Amino acid sequence: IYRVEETAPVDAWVRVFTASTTLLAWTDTPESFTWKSTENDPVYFAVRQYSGFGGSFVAKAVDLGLDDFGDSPASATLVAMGSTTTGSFQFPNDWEFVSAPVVAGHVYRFVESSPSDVWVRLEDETGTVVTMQDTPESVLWKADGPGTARFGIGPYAGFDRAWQIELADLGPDDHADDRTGATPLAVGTAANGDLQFPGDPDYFKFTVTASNTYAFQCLTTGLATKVSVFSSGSTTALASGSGSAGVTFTVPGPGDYYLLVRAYNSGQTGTYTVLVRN
Ligand SMILES: [Ca+2]
Ligand SMILES: [Ca+2]
Ligand SMILES: [Ca+2]
Ligand SMILES: [Ca+2]
Repeated sequence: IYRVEETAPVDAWVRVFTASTTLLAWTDTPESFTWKSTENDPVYFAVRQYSGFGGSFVAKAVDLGLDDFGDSPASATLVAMGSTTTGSFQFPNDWEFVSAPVVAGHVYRFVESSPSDVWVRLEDETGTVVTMQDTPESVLWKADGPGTARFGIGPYAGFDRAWQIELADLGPDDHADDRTGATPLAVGTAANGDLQFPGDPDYFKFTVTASNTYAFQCLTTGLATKVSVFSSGSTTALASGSGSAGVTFTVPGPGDYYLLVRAYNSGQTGTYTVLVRN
């Protein structure tokens, strides 16, 4: 990374060229330019007075060293899950990427925690971009398979400022996202759960031996939920409603039934308690 600058009071242009006279960069205000070179050959810079002539100039080129982190997912630095990584945006649009191992079914948190205003970008273990966002500068996400995820940040504007990436493994999703693996729930017994990432569906299962009427409720603090009940053979809900109010439904006969808990606003997360009563 290099900076070229003109530091005398004279108003001047600064321009940077390759050996083949391709213009890499130019600037009038400020009279400096910082960039990351992809050239192996010498580059050239030129200073020209903004208007008129007769002014004295002071120009210099400074080697600021190497970029501390790669600019693309392919050049990500491998770090430990659970680690905190710090670095610096050293030139305009200096993207930084780290990668870390993930396992299937675990929920992860990726946060940029410095005062810098940044973009955050997450690529999952398959290389699919999960999100590229400015606000919030944090992501909660569940990995579907084992592999390596890539976490990127880029400056929203400007450069020459520090950043900090924190990665955390929050453990497995507590309840399955589909009927396979649904958590058994005994009638009359409460169970606890956590909507751990945006859109986290949590499934429970209960088994009945005869037609009967039940009530299903989901209690929370400061989190609106919706609940649905399904028979094992149908994707059409027997009943749906607000978790706090609960739903009452009659099962048509013996068999397994499924209870689904979701956040009312899919972006919200939080803990809950569910109960099915006869
Ligand atoms: Ca970089
Ligand atoms: Ca950097
Ligand atoms: Ca969950
Ligand atoms: Ca779940």
